[in-house]
Amino acid sequence: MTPTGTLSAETQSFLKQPMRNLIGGDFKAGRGEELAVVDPATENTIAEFPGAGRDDVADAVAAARTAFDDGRWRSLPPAQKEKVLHKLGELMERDLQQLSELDTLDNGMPLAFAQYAVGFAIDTLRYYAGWPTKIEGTLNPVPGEYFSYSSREPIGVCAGITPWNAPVSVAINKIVPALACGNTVVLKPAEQTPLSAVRLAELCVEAGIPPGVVNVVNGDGPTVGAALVNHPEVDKISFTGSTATGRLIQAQAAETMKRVTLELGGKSPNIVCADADLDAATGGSLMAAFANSGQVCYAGTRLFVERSIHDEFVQRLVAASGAMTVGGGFDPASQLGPLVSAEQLDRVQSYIKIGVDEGAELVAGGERVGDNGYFVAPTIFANVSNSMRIAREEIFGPVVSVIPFDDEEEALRLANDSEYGLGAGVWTRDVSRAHRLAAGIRSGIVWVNTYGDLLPSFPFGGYKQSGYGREFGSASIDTYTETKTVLLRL
Ligand code: TXE
Repeated sequence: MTPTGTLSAETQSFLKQPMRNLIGGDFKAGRGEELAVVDPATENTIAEFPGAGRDDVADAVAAARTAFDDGRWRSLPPAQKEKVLHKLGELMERDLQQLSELDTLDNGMPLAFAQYAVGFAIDTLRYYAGWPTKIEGTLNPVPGEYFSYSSREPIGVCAGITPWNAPVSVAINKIVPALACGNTVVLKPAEQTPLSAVRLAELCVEAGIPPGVVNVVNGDGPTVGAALVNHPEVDKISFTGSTATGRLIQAQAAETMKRVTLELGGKSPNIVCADADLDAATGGSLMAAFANSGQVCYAGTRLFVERSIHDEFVQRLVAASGAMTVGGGFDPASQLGPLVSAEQLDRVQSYIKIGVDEGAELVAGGERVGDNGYFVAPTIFANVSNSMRIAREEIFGPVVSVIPFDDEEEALRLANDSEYGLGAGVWTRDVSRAHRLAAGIRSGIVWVNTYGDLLPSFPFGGYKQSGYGREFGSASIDTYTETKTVLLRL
């Protein structure tokens, strides 16, 4: 049973109402396929409702187009936009517990992790809420008979397509930078985790965001997501999800030359040198691989360990992972929640089998926990070769591959031998070595003596097949605006 006793009264009453789409300021029942939302800790169905159909997508895009074209948001004075966005931040702070509970219910993540992720979403919102008054243009150096300036203008209707692994924070990261630049938005959350997006839609209305400026359509990828990608009136797609779907989206978006930002999968290297603080590196490496049960795009799933400490470090990992508590997200002791879905459970279990068949040494975990809920024990493979499938393909579960290395040159060669390039970690006490490794790794971010910390103020995104474009910091302002140059002959 879903532990409704642990849910706040606000969440319980929210769950009693029908889940709807937000289109042009109104909450409307979808006209598409039925969606069933499953609690991954209990396998119970939490909600069933009709998702959006193609007609709903067309209506949402039309509403966003009208709201963009008539300037009801774009032409609002910058300080006024900031006030409205900050109001949304206040409402999210007020409802932090409820938003966190919805993500724990939907996705399975431990409540403390959900609270952290919603807190991060609010920090992101506050960061971008300050931008409307600060988006500047340039005066261009031209010969004296001319005068020229360039300004930044919103792109238009921006569609955000989001995954299920951090529902509130990824949704906010699609909505708020777009709004800060004057765009309008249609959000399509992952079909597995729609609840918090419906609540965010309600908060957008309560905050006073004008009708049509934010629209939310719930539904599956091939119908609802693809309808957005193919719609000629959508000017930009910002997508977070798998590399396979990202590839498809980029190809389809090219038909109408949409602007595209893609934050995709990874197989991130985490390098532990022999001179590292091994206590910090043990805890940090486990969290790098197992936070959110490994369902993190930048999870450090290829753990490169210097050969001289390899055996000792593996022992440390095995001991520490054995002490981790696997359980439902509402159990305060739980450190690893369930995987999001039966499909994800199958995928992870099949990769564990592949690892065993490939000859990797299974030293911890490897099995499903219980027979109700999609729980998998933290799983460690040792003596993995970087050429094995478990070291090359994104598993998106609590599975880490430990790979020994002999020297810096080999660590770099192996770390970069991947089609992905999203995150990376380095653990060392040698500052020069840290900088050499950070410079040599081909990924969008390198953490040194920590892993996975994100802040709204710096750019984040992937090299290679981990994505296209950057999010966060001023990078998002660049990707949600067009640059217009004006030249006058005096
Ligand atoms: O991803 P999809 P799935 C990886 C991870 C996971 C695998 C599969 O390895 O095991 O992807 O997960 C929408 N047009 N990541 O199948 O398909 C879909 O409805 C438009 C890594 O859930 O990428 C959802 O909203 N949209 C990742 C979103 O895309 C489409 C997070 C993500 O779904 C679409 C999630 C289409 N044709 C999974 N098809 C990360 N980078 O964090 C699907 N969608």
